[in-house]
Amino acid sequence: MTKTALITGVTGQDGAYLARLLLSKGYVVHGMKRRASSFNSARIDDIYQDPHEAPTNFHLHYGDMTDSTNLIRLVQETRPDEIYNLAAQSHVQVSFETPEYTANADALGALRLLEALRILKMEQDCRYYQASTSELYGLVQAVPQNETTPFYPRSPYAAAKLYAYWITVNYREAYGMHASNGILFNHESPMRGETFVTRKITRAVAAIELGFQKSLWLGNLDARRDWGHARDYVEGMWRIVQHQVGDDWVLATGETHTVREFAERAFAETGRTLEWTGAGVDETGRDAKTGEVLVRIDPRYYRPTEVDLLIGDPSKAEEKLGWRHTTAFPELVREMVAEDLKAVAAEAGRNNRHG
Ligand code: NDP
Ligand code: GDR
Repeated sequence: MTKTALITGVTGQDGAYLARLLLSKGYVVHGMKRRASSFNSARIDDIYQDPHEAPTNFHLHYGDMTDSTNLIRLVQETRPDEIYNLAAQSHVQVSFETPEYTANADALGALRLLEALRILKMEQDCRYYQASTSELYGLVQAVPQNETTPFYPRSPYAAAKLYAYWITVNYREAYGMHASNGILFNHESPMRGETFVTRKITRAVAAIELGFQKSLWLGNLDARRDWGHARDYVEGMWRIVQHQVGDDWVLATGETHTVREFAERAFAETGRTLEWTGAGVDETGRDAKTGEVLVRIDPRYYRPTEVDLLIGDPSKAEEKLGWRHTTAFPELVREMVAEDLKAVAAEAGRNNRHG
Protein backbone atom coordinates (compact mmCIF):
# COMPACT_ATOMS: atom_id res chain seq x y z
CA MET A 1 0.00 0.00 0.00
CA THR A 2 1.25 3.47 -0.86
CA LYS A 3 2.23 5.42 2.22
CA THR A 4 1.71 9.13 2.65
CA ALA A 5 4.13 11.35 4.53
CA LEU A 6 3.93 14.95 5.63
CA ILE A 7 7.27 16.76 6.00
CA THR A 8 7.39 20.11 7.75
CA GLY A 9 10.53 22.08 6.87
CA VAL A 10 10.69 20.45 3.43
CA THR A 11 12.61 23.43 1.99
CA GLY A 12 15.47 22.93 4.49
CA GLN A 13 18.55 20.75 4.16
CA ASP A 14 17.06 17.65 5.78
CA GLY A 15 13.62 18.12 4.26
CA ALA A 16 15.15 18.13 0.78
CA TYR A 17 17.09 14.90 1.39
CA LEU A 18 14.16 13.22 3.15
CA ALA A 19 11.68 14.11 0.40
CA ARG A 20 13.99 12.50 -2.18
CA LEU A 21 14.40 9.39 -0.01
CA LEU A 22 10.66 8.92 0.57
CA LEU A 23 9.79 9.56 -3.09
CA SER A 24 12.37 6.91 -4.07
CA LYS A 25 10.55 4.50 -1.75
CA GLY A 26 7.23 5.17 -3.49
CA TYR A 27 5.67 7.46 -0.88
CA VAL A 28 3.25 10.24 -1.63
CA VAL A 29 5.02 13.19 -0.05
CA HIS A 30 3.36 16.38 1.16
CA GLY A 31 5.76 19.14 2.09
CA MET A 32 4.94 22.24 4.09
CA LYS A 33 6.68 25.42 3.01
CA ARG A 34 6.52 29.00 4.23
CA ARG A 35 5.36 31.88 2.17
CA ALA A 36 8.31 34.15 1.43
CA SER A 37 8.70 37.28 -0.69
CA SER A 38 11.21 35.51 -2.91
CA PHE A 39 11.63 31.87 -3.88
CA ASN A 40 12.75 29.66 -0.98
CA SER A 41 12.45 26.29 -2.67
CA ALA A 42 15.87 26.02 -4.37
CA ARG A 43 16.69 22.73 -2.60
CA ILE A 44 13.59 20.97 -3.89
CA ASP A 45 13.00 22.63 -7.27
CA ASP A 46 14.42 19.66 -9.18
CA ILE A 47 11.99 17.18 -7.60
CA TYR A 48 8.92 19.40 -7.86
CA GLN A 49 6.73 19.03 -10.89
CA ASP A 50 3.79 21.26 -11.67
CA PRO A 51 0.72 18.99 -11.16
CA HIS A 52 -0.90 20.72 -14.17
CA GLU A 53 1.77 19.23 -16.39
CA ALA A 54 2.07 15.65 -15.13
CA PRO A 55 0.87 13.51 -12.24
CA THR A 56 3.22 13.74 -9.27
CA ASN A 57 3.71 12.20 -5.83
CA PHE A 58 5.23 15.38 -4.43
CA HIS A 59 2.90 18.14 -3.26
CA LEU A 60 3.67 21.46 -1.61
CA HIS A 61 1.42 23.37 0.79
CA TYR A 62 1.86 26.70 2.48
CA GLY A 63 2.06 26.57 6.23
CA ASP A 64 3.75 27.80 9.37
CA MET A 65 4.56 26.10 12.66
CA THR A 66 3.15 29.09 14.53
CA ASP A 67 -0.34 28.68 13.01
CA SER A 68 -2.43 25.94 14.70
CA THR A 69 -5.43 26.17 12.39
CA ASN A 70 -3.21 25.85 9.36
CA LEU A 71 -1.49 22.75 10.80
CA ILE A 72 -4.78 21.09 11.69
CA ARG A 73 -6.15 21.69 8.20
CA LEU A 74 -2.97 20.44 6.57
CA VAL A 75 -3.03 17.19 8.56
CA GLN A 76 -6.76 16.81 7.87
CA GLU A 77 -6.35 17.32 4.13
CA THR A 78 -3.25 15.16 3.65
CA ARG A 79 -4.13 12.32 6.12
CA PRO A 80 -0.49 11.25 6.50
CA ASP A 81 0.67 7.84 7.75
CA GLU A 82 3.86 9.49 8.94
CA ILE A 83 4.72 13.05 9.97
CA TYR A 84 8.34 14.21 10.01
CA ASN A 85 8.50 17.45 11.99
CA LEU A 86 11.67 19.05 10.68
CA ALA A 87 10.55 22.69 10.59
CA ALA A 88 12.37 24.92 13.03
CA GLN A 89 14.24 28.14 13.53
CA SER A 90 17.34 25.98 13.57
CA HIS A 91 20.19 28.47 14.03
CA VAL A 92 21.58 28.39 17.57
CA GLN A 93 23.12 31.87 17.49
CA VAL A 94 20.01 33.43 15.94
CA SER A 95 17.95 31.92 18.77
CA PHE A 96 19.67 34.29 21.23
CA GLU A 97 18.29 37.18 19.19
CA THR A 98 14.84 35.69 18.53
CA PRO A 99 14.18 33.56 21.63
CA GLU A 100 10.41 33.99 21.72
CA TYR A 101 9.91 33.20 18.05
CA THR A 102 12.25 30.22 18.38
CA ALA A 103 10.19 28.88 21.29
CA ASN A 104 6.97 29.45 19.37
CA ALA A 105 8.10 27.64 16.21
CA ASP A 106 10.33 24.95 17.72
CA ALA A 107 8.63 24.11 21.03
CA LEU A 108 4.96 25.02 20.58
CA GLY A 109 5.14 24.02 16.91
CA ALA A 110 5.73 20.41 17.92
CA LEU A 111 2.86 20.58 20.41
CA ARG A 112 0.54 22.00 17.74
CA LEU A 113 1.24 19.10 15.40
CA LEU A 114 0.78 16.49 18.10
CA GLU A 115 -2.47 18.16 19.15
CA ALA A 116 -3.63 18.28 15.53
CA LEU A 117 -3.33 14.48 15.48
CA ARG A 118 -5.41 14.19 18.66
CA ILE A 119 -8.04 16.69 17.54
CA LEU A 120 -8.44 14.76 14.27
CA LYS A 121 -8.49 11.42 16.17
CA MET A 122 -5.48 10.28 14.14
CA GLU A 123 -3.16 9.63 17.04
CA GLN A 124 -3.28 5.84 16.51
CA ASP A 125 -3.06 6.04 12.71
CA CYS A 126 -0.13 8.36 12.15
CA ARG A 127 3.48 7.98 13.26
CA TYR A 128 5.30 11.11 14.41
CA TYR A 129 9.00 11.96 14.13
CA GLN A 130 10.45 14.87 16.10
CA ALA A 131 13.73 16.45 14.95
CA SER A 132 15.51 16.51 18.29
CA THR A 133 19.13 17.51 18.60
CA SER A 134 22.49 16.93 20.25
CA GLU A 135 22.24 20.59 21.37
CA LEU A 136 20.05 19.18 24.18
CA TYR A 137 23.24 17.87 25.84
CA GLY A 138 24.72 21.39 25.94
CA LEU A 139 27.05 21.74 28.90
CA VAL A 140 29.05 18.54 28.96
CA GLN A 141 27.80 16.03 31.55
CA ALA A 142 29.41 12.89 30.11
CA VAL A 143 30.81 11.66 26.79
CA PRO A 144 30.10 10.01 24.47
CA GLN A 145 26.51 11.18 24.69
CA ASN A 146 23.79 8.54 24.34
CA GLU A 147 20.04 8.23 24.97
CA THR A 148 20.54 8.22 28.76
CA THR A 149 22.95 11.17 29.05
CA PRO A 150 21.34 14.07 30.98
CA PHE A 151 20.38 17.20 29.05
CA TYR A 152 21.63 20.72 29.87
CA PRO A 153 20.50 23.13 27.13
CA ARG A 154 22.75 26.15 26.49
CA SER A 155 20.64 28.31 24.15
CA PRO A 156 17.04 29.41 23.62
CA TYR A 157 17.07 27.00 20.65
CA ALA A 158 18.10 24.06 22.80
CA ALA A 159 15.62 25.00 25.54
CA ALA A 160 12.81 25.10 22.95
CA LYS A 161 13.92 21.74 21.54
CA LEU A 162 13.96 20.35 25.09
CA TYR A 163 10.24 21.08 25.36
CA ALA A 164 9.61 19.49 21.96
CA TYR A 165 11.58 16.41 23.05
CA TRP A 166 9.60 15.92 26.26
CA ILE A 167 6.19 16.68 24.78
CA THR A 168 6.90 13.98 22.19
CA VAL A 169 7.79 11.50 24.96
CA ASN A 170 4.72 12.58 26.92
CA TYR A 171 2.29 12.09 24.02
CA ARG A 172 3.79 8.67 23.39
CA GLU A 173 3.25 7.68 27.02
CA ALA A 174 -0.06 9.46 27.62
CA TYR A 175 -1.87 8.54 24.39
CA GLY A 176 0.03 5.47 23.16
CA MET A 177 1.21 7.29 20.07
CA HIS A 178 4.01 6.04 17.83
CA ALA A 179 6.01 9.20 18.47
CA SER A 180 9.82 9.25 18.33
CA ASN A 181 12.72 11.59 18.91
CA GLY A 182 15.76 11.41 16.67
CA ILE A 183 18.54 13.01 18.73
CA LEU A 184 20.65 13.88 15.75
CA PHE A 185 24.20 15.16 15.98
CA ASN A 186 25.34 17.78 13.45
CA HIS A 187 24.90 16.68 9.86
CA GLU A 188 26.01 18.65 6.88
CA SER A 189 26.03 18.52 3.08
CA PRO A 190 26.39 20.75 0.05
CA MET A 191 22.77 21.76 0.81
CA ARG A 192 23.60 22.98 4.33
CA GLY A 193 22.48 26.57 5.08
CA GLU A 194 25.28 29.05 4.33
CA THR A 195 25.46 30.47 7.87
CA PHE A 196 26.23 27.18 9.63
CA VAL A 197 29.95 26.92 10.22
CA THR A 198 30.79 24.03 7.86
CA ARG A 199 29.09 25.54 4.83
CA LYS A 200 30.33 29.01 5.72
CA ILE A 201 33.86 27.59 5.62
CA THR A 202 33.48 25.57 2.41
CA ARG A 203 31.86 28.49 0.57
CA ALA A 204 34.64 30.80 1.70
CA VAL A 205 37.32 28.30 0.66
CA ALA A 206 35.73 28.18 -2.80
CA ALA A 207 35.33 31.97 -3.04
CA ILE A 208 38.95 32.53 -1.94
CA GLU A 209 40.20 29.94 -4.42
CA LEU A 210 38.25 31.60 -7.24
CA GLY A 211 39.40 35.09 -6.25
CA PHE A 212 36.06 36.49 -4.99
CA GLN A 213 36.94 36.73 -1.29
CA LYS A 214 40.14 37.44 0.65
CA SER A 215 39.53 35.91 4.06
CA LEU A 216 37.02 34.16 6.28
CA TRP A 217 35.78 35.52 9.62
CA LEU A 218 34.93 32.92 12.27
CA GLY A 219 34.12 32.71 15.99
CA ASN A 220 35.11 29.89 18.35
CA LEU A 221 37.62 27.65 16.55
CA ASP A 222 37.90 25.16 19.40
CA ALA A 223 34.29 23.96 19.60
CA ARG A 224 34.09 20.25 18.86
CA ARG A 225 31.31 18.67 16.86
CA ASP A 226 30.34 15.18 15.70
CA TRP A 227 29.75 15.88 12.00
CA GLY A 228 28.03 13.42 9.65
CA HIS A 229 26.37 13.62 6.22
CA ALA A 230 22.67 14.60 6.01
CA ARG A 231 21.99 11.84 3.46
CA ASP A 232 22.84 9.18 6.05
CA TYR A 233 20.79 10.90 8.76
CA VAL A 234 17.51 11.08 6.81
CA GLU A 235 17.85 7.34 6.20
CA GLY A 236 18.07 7.04 10.01
CA MET A 237 14.91 9.16 10.43
CA TRP A 238 13.00 6.81 8.16
CA ARG A 239 14.27 3.73 10.04
CA ILE A 240 13.24 5.29 13.36
CA VAL A 241 9.69 5.72 12.07
CA GLN A 242 9.57 2.15 10.69
CA HIS A 243 10.60 0.64 14.08
CA GLN A 244 7.84 -1.42 15.81
CA VAL A 245 7.47 1.11 18.60
CA GLY A 246 8.10 4.80 19.10
CA ASP A 247 11.34 5.49 20.97
CA ASP A 248 14.26 7.93 21.31
CA TRP A 249 17.41 7.46 19.24
CA VAL A 250 20.87 8.98 18.90
CA LEU A 251 22.26 9.25 15.36
CA ALA A 252 25.94 10.22 15.28
CA THR A 253 29.28 9.18 13.84
CA GLY A 254 31.08 8.68 17.17
CA GLU A 255 33.93 11.00 16.07
CA THR A 256 34.56 14.58 17.06
CA HIS A 257 36.51 17.36 15.34
CA THR A 258 37.16 21.03 16.07
CA VAL A 259 35.99 23.88 13.87
CA ARG A 260 39.72 24.62 13.40
CA GLU A 261 40.26 21.11 12.02
CA PHE A 262 37.31 21.49 9.65
CA ALA A 263 38.83 24.72 8.32
CA GLU A 264 42.27 23.12 7.93
CA ARG A 265 40.85 20.22 5.95
CA ALA A 266 38.70 22.44 3.79
CA PHE A 267 41.58 24.75 2.83
CA ALA A 268 43.75 21.67 2.22
CA GLU A 269 41.25 20.66 -0.49
CA THR A 270 42.47 23.67 -2.49
CA GLY A 271 46.13 22.97 -1.72
CA ARG A 272 46.48 25.50 1.12
CA THR A 273 48.02 24.69 4.50
CA LEU A 274 46.84 26.86 7.39
CA GLU A 275 49.36 28.07 9.93
CA TRP A 276 47.94 29.54 13.14
CA THR A 277 49.49 32.51 14.93
CA GLY A 278 48.33 34.70 17.82
CA ALA A 279 45.65 33.89 20.35
CA GLY A 280 42.00 34.71 21.14
CA VAL A 281 40.49 37.43 18.95
CA ASP A 282 43.97 38.13 17.52
CA GLU A 283 44.47 34.62 16.22
CA THR A 284 44.86 34.28 12.45
CA GLY A 285 45.14 31.38 10.05
CA ARG A 286 47.72 32.10 7.36
CA ASP A 287 48.58 30.38 4.13
CA ALA A 288 51.82 28.58 5.06
CA LYS A 289 53.30 29.31 1.62
CA THR A 290 52.28 32.89 0.92
CA GLY A 291 51.66 34.25 4.43
CA GLU A 292 48.28 35.57 3.24
CA VAL A 293 45.73 35.81 6.11
CA LEU A 294 42.93 33.39 5.27
CA VAL A 295 41.10 33.09 8.62
CA ARG A 296 40.38 35.87 11.11
CA ILE A 297 38.35 35.99 14.33
CA ASP A 298 35.29 38.15 14.84
CA PRO A 299 33.97 37.90 18.44
CA ARG A 300 30.51 38.70 17.01
CA TYR A 301 30.35 34.98 16.24
CA TYR A 302 31.04 33.94 19.83
CA ARG A 303 27.93 32.66 21.58
CA PRO A 304 26.78 33.91 25.00
CA THR A 305 26.87 30.28 26.13
CA GLU A 306 28.69 27.70 24.03
CA VAL A 307 28.42 23.95 23.58
CA ASP A 308 32.07 22.92 23.73
CA LEU A 309 32.07 19.21 23.01
CA LEU A 310 29.69 16.88 21.22
CA ILE A 311 30.47 13.26 20.48
CA GLY A 312 27.63 10.82 20.08
CA ASP A 313 27.26 7.12 20.77
CA PRO A 314 24.96 5.70 18.09
CA SER A 315 25.18 2.06 19.26
CA LYS A 316 21.45 1.72 20.04
CA ALA A 317 20.49 2.79 16.50
CA GLU A 318 23.23 0.60 15.04
CA GLU A 319 22.05 -2.47 16.93
CA LYS A 320 18.27 -2.07 16.74
CA LEU A 321 17.78 -0.19 13.48
CA GLY A 322 20.80 -1.47 11.56
CA TRP A 323 21.70 2.18 10.89
CA ARG A 324 25.27 3.33 10.30
CA HIS A 325 26.76 6.52 8.94
CA THR A 326 28.51 5.85 5.64
CA THR A 327 30.29 9.15 4.91
CA ALA A 328 33.50 9.74 6.86
CA PHE A 329 34.62 13.21 7.93
CA PRO A 330 37.30 13.73 5.20
CA GLU A 331 34.84 12.73 2.45
CA LEU A 332 32.20 15.07 3.85
CA VAL A 333 34.61 18.02 3.74
CA ARG A 334 35.83 17.03 0.26
CA GLU A 335 32.29 16.80 -1.16
CA MET A 336 31.26 20.15 0.34
CA VAL A 337 34.33 22.00 -0.99
CA ALA A 338 34.00 20.38 -4.44
CA GLU A 339 30.31 21.34 -4.70
CA ASP A 340 30.97 24.89 -3.50
CA LEU A 341 33.72 25.36 -6.07
CA LYS A 342 31.10 24.54 -8.73
CA ALA A 343 28.37 26.63 -7.06
CA VAL A 344 30.50 29.76 -6.57
CA ALA A 345 31.79 29.56 -10.16
CA ALA A 346 28.22 29.17 -11.47
CA GLU A 347 26.98 32.15 -9.41
CA ALA A 348 29.82 34.28 -10.74
CA GLY A 349 28.90 33.26 -14.29
CA ARG A 350 25.27 34.26 -13.72
CA ASN A 351 26.24 37.61 -12.16
CA ASN A 352 28.49 38.38 -15.13
CA ARG A 353 25.68 37.63 -17.58
CA HIS A 354 23.34 39.97 -15.68
CA GLY A 355 25.92 42.75 -15.72
P1 NDP B 1 17.16 24.10 8.07
O1 NDP B 1 17.34 25.35 8.82
O2 NDP B 1 17.97 23.84 6.83
O3 NDP B 1 15.62 23.94 7.66
C1 NDP B 1 14.59 24.33 8.53
C2 NDP B 1 13.26 24.25 7.80
O4 NDP B 1 12.23 24.71 8.67
C3 NDP B 1 13.20 25.13 6.54
O5 NDP B 1 12.39 24.48 5.59
C4 NDP B 1 12.48 26.38 7.07
O6 NDP B 1 11.82 27.10 6.07
C5 NDP B 1 11.48 25.71 8.00
N1 NDP B 1 10.91 26.62 8.99
C6 NDP B 1 11.55 27.45 9.85
N2 NDP B 1 10.66 28.10 10.62
C7 NDP B 1 9.44 27.69 10.23
C8 NDP B 1 8.11 28.00 10.62
N3 NDP B 1 7.86 28.89 11.60
N4 NDP B 1 7.09 27.38 10.00
C9 NDP B 1 7.32 26.50 9.00
N5 NDP B 1 8.55 26.16 8.58
C10 NDP B 1 9.59 26.76 9.19
O7 NDP B 1 17.39 22.91 9.11
P2 NDP B 1 17.92 21.40 8.85
O8 NDP B 1 17.28 20.87 7.64
O9 NDP B 1 19.38 21.39 9.01
O10 NDP B 1 17.33 20.66 10.14
C11 NDP B 1 16.03 20.07 10.14
C12 NDP B 1 15.54 19.94 11.57
O11 NDP B 1 16.44 19.12 12.31
C13 NDP B 1 15.45 21.24 12.35
O12 NDP B 1 14.35 21.12 13.21
C14 NDP B 1 16.74 21.30 13.14
O13 NDP B 1 16.54 22.08 14.31
C15 NDP B 1 16.94 19.83 13.45
N6 NDP B 1 18.30 19.38 13.61
C16 NDP B 1 19.23 19.63 12.64
C17 NDP B 1 20.51 19.12 12.75
C18 NDP B 1 21.56 19.39 11.72
O14 NDP B 1 22.73 19.17 12.02
N7 NDP B 1 21.20 19.79 10.51
C19 NDP B 1 20.89 18.28 13.91
C20 NDP B 1 19.81 18.05 14.84
C21 NDP B 1 18.57 18.58 14.68
P3 NDP B 1 12.61 28.17 5.13
O15 NDP B 1 13.32 27.37 4.08
O16 NDP B 1 11.51 29.01 4.61
O17 NDP B 1 13.54 28.92 6.03
P1 GDR C 1 25.45 24.26 15.78
O1 GDR C 1 26.00 24.58 14.32
O2 GDR C 1 25.38 25.45 16.63
O3 GDR C 1 26.25 23.09 16.29
O4 GDR C 1 23.94 23.82 15.46
P2 GDR C 1 26.88 25.77 13.75
O5 GDR C 1 27.47 25.25 12.49
O6 GDR C 1 26.14 27.04 13.71
O7 GDR C 1 28.04 25.93 14.86
C1 GDR C 1 28.94 24.88 15.16
C2 GDR C 1 30.07 25.43 16.04
O8 GDR C 1 30.88 26.30 15.26
C3 GDR C 1 31.18 27.45 16.04
N1 GDR C 1 31.51 28.57 15.14
C4 GDR C 1 30.66 29.17 14.28
N2 GDR C 1 29.36 28.90 13.99
C5 GDR C 1 28.77 29.66 13.03
N3 GDR C 1 27.49 29.40 12.69
N4 GDR C 1 29.42 30.68 12.41
C6 GDR C 1 30.72 30.99 12.68
O9 GDR C 1 31.30 31.90 12.10
C7 GDR C 1 31.38 30.18 13.67
N5 GDR C 1 32.64 30.16 14.15
C8 GDR C 1 32.71 29.19 15.04
C9 GDR C 1 29.94 27.67 16.87
O10 GDR C 1 30.23 28.52 17.99
C10 GDR C 1 29.60 26.23 17.25
O11 GDR C 1 30.32 25.85 18.37
C11 GDR C 1 23.63 22.97 14.36
C12 GDR C 1 22.21 23.35 13.88
O12 GDR C 1 21.96 22.64 12.69
C13 GDR C 1 21.17 22.99 14.92
O13 GDR C 1 19.87 23.19 14.36
C14 GDR C 1 21.34 21.53 15.30
O14 GDR C 1 20.41 21.18 16.29
C15 GDR C 1 22.76 21.27 15.78
O15 GDR C 1 23.66 21.63 14.76
C16 GDR C 1 22.99 19.81 16.12
